[in-house]
Amino acid sequence: MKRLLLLSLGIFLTGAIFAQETVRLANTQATITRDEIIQMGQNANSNRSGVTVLNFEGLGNEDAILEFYNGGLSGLGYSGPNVGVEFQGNALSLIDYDAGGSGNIANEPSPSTVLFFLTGSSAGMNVPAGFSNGFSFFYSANVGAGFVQVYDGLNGTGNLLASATLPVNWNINCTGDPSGGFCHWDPIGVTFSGVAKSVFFGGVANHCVFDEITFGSDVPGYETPVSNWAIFIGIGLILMFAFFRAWRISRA
Ligand SMILES: [Ca+2]
Ligand SMILES: [Ca+2]
Ligand SMILES: [Ca+2]
Repeated sequence: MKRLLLLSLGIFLTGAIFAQETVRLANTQATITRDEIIQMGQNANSNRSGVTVLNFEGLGNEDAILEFYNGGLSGLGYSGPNVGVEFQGNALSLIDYDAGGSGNIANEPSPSTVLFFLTGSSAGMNVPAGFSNGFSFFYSANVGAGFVQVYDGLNGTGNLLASATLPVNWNINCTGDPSGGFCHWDPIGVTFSGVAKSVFFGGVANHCVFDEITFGSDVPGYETPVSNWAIFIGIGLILMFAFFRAWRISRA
């Protein structure tokens, strides 16, 4: 009886996974050219001071990221900024179908390339020099919740410094751009003490995507965080008030 229950549960879960849309569109050949991919990498904005953002632009479609961010090459032979980050072999980049790739994605934080994986339960990255305080990123997931785990050793060894669960969110209040099932992205900020050397972005393979992995801030991406804008506006108001007072005094 118990075995039968487990079997039915297994069939149900497998069915649930197969019934859901996947990140990679099946039977789709990329049409984007090598020059267009390199151009996308060059156009990608990376101008937020004090932070490093891995936006995955400039990588190929279904390309093993590998040494792209470590002074070397991706599986398909592209190179990016050398920021000392290496990805494990199953970590792949994916380009939006609307941009000529095979990605079932929309509204990605930095168009049009994201991180995903087709094998295993997570995509891992190593930062041999280590990093501290925290980092952030965007994700979109269906089928099952995703997760992120931070370790103080390479390849997930050593102590678990931090972890977070990433709830299913893929299509909350959104439509494609013009197409793409994974259209809703949430920011996640992770903080920890100690020095981190590896991070795993996990979930069900082909059912979760990640973008804009940001080091040096718990707010991902290129936008200056809202809190900073509040400070700028506050300073602006104080300066205006001081100027107005000085002007009134000088007229009196
Ligand atoms: Ca897009
Ligand atoms: Ca799209
Ligand atoms: Ca991107």
